Amino acid sequence: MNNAYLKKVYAQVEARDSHESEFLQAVREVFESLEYVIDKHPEWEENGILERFVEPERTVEFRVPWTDDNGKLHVNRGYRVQFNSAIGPYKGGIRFHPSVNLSVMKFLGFEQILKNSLTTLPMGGGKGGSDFDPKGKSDAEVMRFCQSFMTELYRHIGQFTDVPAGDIGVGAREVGYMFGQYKRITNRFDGAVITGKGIPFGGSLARTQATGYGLCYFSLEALKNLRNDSYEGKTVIVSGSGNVAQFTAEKCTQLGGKVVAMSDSQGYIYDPNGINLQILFDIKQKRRARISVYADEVPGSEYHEGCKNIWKVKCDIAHPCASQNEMDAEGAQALVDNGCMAVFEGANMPLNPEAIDIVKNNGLLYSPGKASNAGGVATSGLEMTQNSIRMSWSFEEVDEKLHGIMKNIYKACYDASVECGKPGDLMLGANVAGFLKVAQAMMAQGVV
Ligand code: NDP
Ligand code: 2IT
Repeated sequence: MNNAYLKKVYAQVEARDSHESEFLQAVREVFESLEYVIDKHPEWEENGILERFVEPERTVEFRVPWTDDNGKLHVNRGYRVQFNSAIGPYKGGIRFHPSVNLSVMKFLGFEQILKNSLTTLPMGGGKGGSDFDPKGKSDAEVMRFCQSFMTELYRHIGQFTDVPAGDIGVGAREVGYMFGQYKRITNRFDGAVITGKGIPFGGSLARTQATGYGLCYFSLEALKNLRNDSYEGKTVIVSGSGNVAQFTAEKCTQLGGKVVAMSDSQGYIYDPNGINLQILFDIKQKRRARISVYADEVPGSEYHEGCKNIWKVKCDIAHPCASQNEMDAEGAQALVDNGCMAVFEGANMPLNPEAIDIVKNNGLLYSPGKASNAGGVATSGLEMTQNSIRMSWSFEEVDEKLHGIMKNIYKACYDASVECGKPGDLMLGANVAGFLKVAQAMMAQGVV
């Protein structure tokens, strides 16, 4: 980072939030990209745009007490970071995972500002969650937790204020329980207050598939335009086996790719014949079991302990779809050594900075999650639209709109990379294109 203003603001963040490593990592990546445009915008410094951009408009932290099935009391910590509302109400998912802390919430909320800007829909950036671990809990325990969480959260959200959705550990079951409690407390059927709802009560068709499908639509654009290539005949690794990973694997397969490895936090499976998604979906969606079960049931497949070793499997295309910093330098180098051609992120910040450098310096195609996983939140935006007009669109209509949005995001990132003199640097393009719109809106709205 050479620019004095960027350096000054980054140093302030570093001093103030020194213990928030994930947040600092996200800010640094974006600031390094803004270096390419900062000289053209002296008004940003005059108006403290960056100082405001790195400070959440509001952060709520609260106690979430709940009782387990044996009557024992537990207390978790809940969060909602309302980061930036320059272009629309705060929008972003809720994560339930033991690793959740303020740094993780802030990095996700910060990324969400730029991601939502790229979708072209009117959504600001936010994120929430809790260090609650849904694993091994009964449905009744999850319900009581969600109800307690919403009993505090409800006063901070609303279709014109802040609209949560799912993320790690929060899927249709949890969204349903949270929506139910919101409705009960407020006595309002306010559909657009949360997205990712079940189809019978205002959910959008294709929202479940949207992040994974959108990732493949984006990746296909990049493959086509930058390499004159496609998924046809490609060997693919998809890390994770949750919502994003499952529908990434499904769409890659439909587009002619062969997904040979997937993982969970304990280990990965390798199936040289291509992963049987019907069996995988049954294990993950119905049985909520470990991915190791797949190898017990599918002849010819293998299970290996340790999820990070998944990157050592030979592939043409890698889709990291599990969690932040899941790929380090060793993983990235293994991909390079095995002749991988592209890494397109499904998770948020899955590559650490060293891994990004290795991937980019070796000429692999690379897209950051804030661009390539934006299909999830974009379809959440489409869910809000359907709730507002009191209509629901068909699966095909939503999927087509999603496809169009992902193509546009690719184009916006590519065009910005050209303007910055680095054609094809989609990370640079995503950060610049996402930020310019937010900065413009912040400038127009004065010092707020
Ligand atoms: P899920 O909870 O459905 O699945 C998460 C998957 O990642 C599981 O397989 C989980 O394994 C694995 N995982 C979680 N933490 C780790 C870790 N620390 N190391 C290795 N594996 C891990 O979540 P989603 O699929 O919804 O989310 C995955 C990623 O995609 C996240 O980064 C999320 O922020 C991002 N994302 C999600 C969107 C959505 O619409 N859901 C939209 C855009 C991005 P295990 O079961 O063992 O915990
Ligand atoms: O990281 C993300 O973009 C999400 N978890 C989806 C957020 C949303 O509001 O749909």
